[in-house]
Amino acid sequence: MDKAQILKIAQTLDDARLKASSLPQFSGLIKDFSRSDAYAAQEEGIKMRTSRGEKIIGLKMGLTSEGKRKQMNLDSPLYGVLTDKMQVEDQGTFHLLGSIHPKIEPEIAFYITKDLKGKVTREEVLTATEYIAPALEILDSRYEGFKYFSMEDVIADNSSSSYFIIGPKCTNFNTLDLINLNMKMKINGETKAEGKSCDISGDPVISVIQLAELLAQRDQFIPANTIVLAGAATLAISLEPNMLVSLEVTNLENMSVSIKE
Ligand code: OOG
Ligand code: MG
Repeated sequence: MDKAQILKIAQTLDDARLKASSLPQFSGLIKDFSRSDAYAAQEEGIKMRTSRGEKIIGLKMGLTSEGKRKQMNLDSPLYGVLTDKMQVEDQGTFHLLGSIHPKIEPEIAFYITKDLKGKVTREEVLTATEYIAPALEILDSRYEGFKYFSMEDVIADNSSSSYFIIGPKCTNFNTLDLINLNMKMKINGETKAEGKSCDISGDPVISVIQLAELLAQRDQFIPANTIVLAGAATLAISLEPNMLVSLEVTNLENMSVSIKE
C-alpha cells in the first residue's frame, strides 16, 4: 500500500472519530492491507492528533485476553497509543456525547520510567516500573457495529482507543502476587464483569514484555515515563448514561467513573 493510501485511511478514521460517525471496515474494501500498513496508518492518525496539540503519554496493549480474542474473532495482541486528551480523572465524569458506541473494560496500568527496548525480562519490566494502578479503558470503534473483519482494521483505528482512567497508584507492588489479583468491575454497585490479573496475557507483566517486542518490530520502544495499559481482564461492557462504573482489584485501592449523557 502506498503512503497516500495509508494517509487516506488515517484521515478517514480521524474524521470519523471527530464526527462520532462510524464507517465501513477497510479490509472489506482493500485487498493488500498488511499489518505494517495498519500500524503506519495508526502512526499517521496519532501524528494528526499531536499536530493539534495532543501529547503522547502512554501505550496500550489489547486482545491480551483469550476470551476477548475469541469474542472479536482475532488472533493476536495488538497495541495503540494514548494521549493526554484521552485521560479522564479517577472519580471523574465521562460524557457519552462525542462517542460512537463506547464500552468499558477493567485493566492494570504500569508506569514505566526507563526505556524498554526489544526483548526484556520480567525483572527488567519490574525494575523500570514506578507504580502499578487499577485502570479502566473506554474503548470506541470507528467501525460500524463495533465489528472488524481483520486485525488491520483495528490496528489502524488505534486499537479502538478512546479514553482511559488510571486509579490510585501502588508503589509497593513488589509485595503483591501480580498474577493473582481479583478484578471486579461493578456497575451501580453490581458486579458485571469479573476476572483475574492472569487473564491478561497469563501475567500483566508479560503484556509489557510483548509490547516492547511488538514495538521493536517497528524499530520503536517503550520510552521512559510512559503509562502502559496491559489489556483487559474481561469482556468490555457497553456504556449507558447514569452508570457509575467502579473497579475493585485485590490489594489496590478502588477507582470509579461516572457516565453521563
Ligand atoms: C480492541 C482493543 C482491545 C483490550 O484491552 O483487549 C483492548 C477491541 O476490542 O476493539 O483494548
Ligand atoms: Mg483495553
